[in-house]
Amino acid sequence: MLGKDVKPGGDLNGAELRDADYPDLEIGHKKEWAVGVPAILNSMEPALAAMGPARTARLMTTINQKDGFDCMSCAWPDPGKRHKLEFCENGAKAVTWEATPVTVPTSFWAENSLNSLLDRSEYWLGQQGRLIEPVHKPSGSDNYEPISWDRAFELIAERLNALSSPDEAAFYTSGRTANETAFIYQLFARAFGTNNLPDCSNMCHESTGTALTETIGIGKSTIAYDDFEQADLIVVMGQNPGTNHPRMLGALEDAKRNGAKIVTVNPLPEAGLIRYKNPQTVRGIIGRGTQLSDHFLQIRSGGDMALLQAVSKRVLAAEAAAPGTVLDHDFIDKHTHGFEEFVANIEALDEDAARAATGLTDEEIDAFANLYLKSERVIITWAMGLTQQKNAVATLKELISLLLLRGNIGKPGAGASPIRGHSNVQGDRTMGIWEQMSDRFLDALDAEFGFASPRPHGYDALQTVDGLTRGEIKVFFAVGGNFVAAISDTAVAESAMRGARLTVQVSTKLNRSHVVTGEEALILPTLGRTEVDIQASGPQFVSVEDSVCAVHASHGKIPPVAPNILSEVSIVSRLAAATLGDRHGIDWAGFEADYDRIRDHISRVVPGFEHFNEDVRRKGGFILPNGPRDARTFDTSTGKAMFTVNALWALERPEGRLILQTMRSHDQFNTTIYSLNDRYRGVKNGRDVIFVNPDDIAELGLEDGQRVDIFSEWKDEQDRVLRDYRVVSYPTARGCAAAYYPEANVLVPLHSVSDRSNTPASKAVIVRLEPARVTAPA
Ligand SMILES: Nc1nc2c(c(=O)[nH]1)N[C@H]1C(S)=C(S)[C@@H](COP(=O)(O)OP(=O)(O)OC[C@H]3O[C@@H](n4cnc5c(=O)[nH]c(N)nc54)[C@H](O)[C@@H]3O)O[C@H]1N2
Ligand SMILES: Nc1nc2c(c(=O)[nH]1)N[C@H]1C(S)=C(S)[C@@H](COP(=O)(O)OP(=O)(O)OC[C@H]3O[C@@H](n4cnc5c(=O)[nH]c(N)nc54)[C@H](O)[C@@H]3O)O[C@H]1N2
Ligand SMILES: [Mo]
Repeated sequence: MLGKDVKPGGDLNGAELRDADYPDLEIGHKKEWAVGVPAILNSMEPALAAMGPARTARLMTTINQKDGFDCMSCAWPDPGKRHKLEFCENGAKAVTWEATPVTVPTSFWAENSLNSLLDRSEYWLGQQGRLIEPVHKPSGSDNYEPISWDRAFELIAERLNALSSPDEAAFYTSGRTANETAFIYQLFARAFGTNNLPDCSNMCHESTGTALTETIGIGKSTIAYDDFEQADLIVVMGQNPGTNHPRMLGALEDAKRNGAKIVTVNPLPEAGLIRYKNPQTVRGIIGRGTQLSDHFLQIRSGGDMALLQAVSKRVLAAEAAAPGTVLDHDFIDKHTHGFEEFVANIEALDEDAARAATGLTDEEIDAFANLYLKSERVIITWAMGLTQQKNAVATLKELISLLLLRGNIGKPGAGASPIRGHSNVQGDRTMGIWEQMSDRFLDALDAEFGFASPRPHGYDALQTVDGLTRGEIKVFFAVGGNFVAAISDTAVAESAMRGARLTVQVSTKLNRSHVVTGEEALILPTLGRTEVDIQASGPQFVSVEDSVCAVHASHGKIPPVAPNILSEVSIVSRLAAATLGDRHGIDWAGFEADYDRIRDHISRVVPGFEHFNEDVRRKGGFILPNGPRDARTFDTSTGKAMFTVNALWALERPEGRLILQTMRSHDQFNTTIYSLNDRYRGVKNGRDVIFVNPDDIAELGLEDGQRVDIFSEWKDEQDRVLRDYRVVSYPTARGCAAAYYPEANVLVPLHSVSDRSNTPASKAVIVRLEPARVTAPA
């Protein structure tokens, strides 16, 4: 974990980075299959050990059920017909992590100074258990101490109201926050007077939002769950579902059984994409599982745009060879704009340059193109491999163009499908968590609540770090997440956060962001999704929206881990009441007493939620309207789906350097580390590894297993270093290395971002490896 002497952009010492909890790193064989019985056993074991059989049974039989709670691990949608156990190994880990009966005792705060906690790893911090009382670190002190809820809210209100402008505060959200909380949180920020609403989406699918809004008029998936069953071809790009969306493998297996072909595009041969054993079926338990991918295209990092353009070029060539038989002319004429310009650009594509950018052969690109041409219904899914790139927005626009050519949007079994990360990150946006909400949304908000919300755009996540660094932002408030660990350029981010006057974290468990604080700091403990939430009007439920725009209720199932914890809705309501009093006549106390009142407001502000309270009580919830999916209507500047023109771009790899991607292991949820293993990639007991292609290892004069220092290179010429990592020979694409986030965030320069969306280019860091200067004691 990061040590305390970290300087902005400075040299991070490997000994500090390594965590005392990394005893003996072992590298074994990578697995080609995912899930199966070991996974399901693996998933039950921690639950049984931590929670005991009764709690485990209560939780595991209600996850993702129609009257249960929504799994907080990812935004993968639920099928209409549920399995008895509708969860995956990693969902079980997330539930167990939250529902542990272990709590942080009051004595912890006096015994552990902030200075001493700086040396603790994210893993250790998470292991301390659930937070159960509000605590306050006064300015000048090195320890948190318990504080009453009333005093905590009073204090935050005093600090907020003392600012010279509301824009000196920033209100961060992580995507686990439910719709009801998100709605009143953005309402509070805007009633207070700022659009500074950075969120985790800024670091995640922002590029998707930007590209899709401009091309199809909505930043969301254009498919419904059932479309997977009807597809002829599913292309999985830049995504590792075996680890991050394990239940998607079941959907892919079903699709496959219905005759679909699957193409995966990834620099890494991820387990699960290759072979999958379904734990829900006998075949999965005793058999070899299903071979999922028909074609695995081992792309070079950042080469997806070139690949998509090269495939489009082949589609256009096929049309030229047999006019009128390949393109969906009817669709193109009626529903799209910019076709001629798109064709001219693609026809001029330099195929050699494109092939080089992909690192693929012509035959491999032909195979993808031929499948695309043969398939009537095509879905393309993607995640962080595409969005966290410098050219992400242009890449995703090319992806949309390829789909438009054959009318693959707005018909059954076809569409564009970004697979979201956090379980309600999409819903938070729908509820107004965005620094750039449209005037349409803000007008509706103003009309409902009778105030004038601020109109200039606020700060996103990166701009918030810059604002903190410049001393412009003085109060940082976070509902969930782990901002300093999740954002890039850790040293810069941590130094920025230390400059704040006040930082407040609403959290379930300890993490790095509680330790790297402003002058004064508070931690406000909150209920998790698994827990029963009782308010003045009785038990409450909340709601979430998944990756395919389905909104449904989530009911807590087990008693709260301790009596003195408030729900997120209570915390935000009380914060708003303390800060604003009756400034705008909003009944904050009423929101806390009865969440139906929040939903009533939402039904008058957010389109698609008109009968929210009624619809959300239906088993399974309801699906939001979606123009492209439902009626091929496109809310763009031309009222049509937009073909676009994007110049071919490839990430240059300087001589002797590698392109490093920063990704997730199988045993983590973002910055939460469940264990130090990565079973599918054969890593045990350590995370300080860099995966490198064996030919690159040889070319760089290194050896498998050698310890190296990793330097990232960026135009600001600051040295960013991660010391003493172990080189692991791995079948990744040539020139493309990989290491784990969040440790490797140290290497990602803050301003290395996707054009237009400002998302950190976390998958495209240019690095140089040098034999380690310090070697860890054996
Ligand atoms: N268990 C678990 N579940 C999770 C999460 C978790 O941490 N743990 N996180 C949640 C969140 S917030 C999110 S956003 C999602 C993330 O889900 P993913 O996007 O699957 O997560 P990453 O580990 O970042 O994996 C990115 C994938 O893209 C590939 N890739 C990297 N560069 C390129 C490239 O240039 N081109 C292509 N085609 N592929 C590339 C990588 O090899 C890797 O397979 O998962 C969500 N679900
Ligand atoms: N280099 C690199 N950086 C990345 C990424 C990458 O792939 N590479 N991925 C990016 C992506 S996709 C994302 S989404 C961000 C994630 O950024 P964040 O969302 O900020 O980070 P998380 O690690 O998901 O946050 C975990 C913390 O949330 C708190 N928490 C958990 N459950 C609850 C709850 O129910 N309520 C509340 N209030 N708090 C809760 C816990 O205290 C926990 O420690 O990171 C981004 N950063
Ligand atoms: Mo994410």
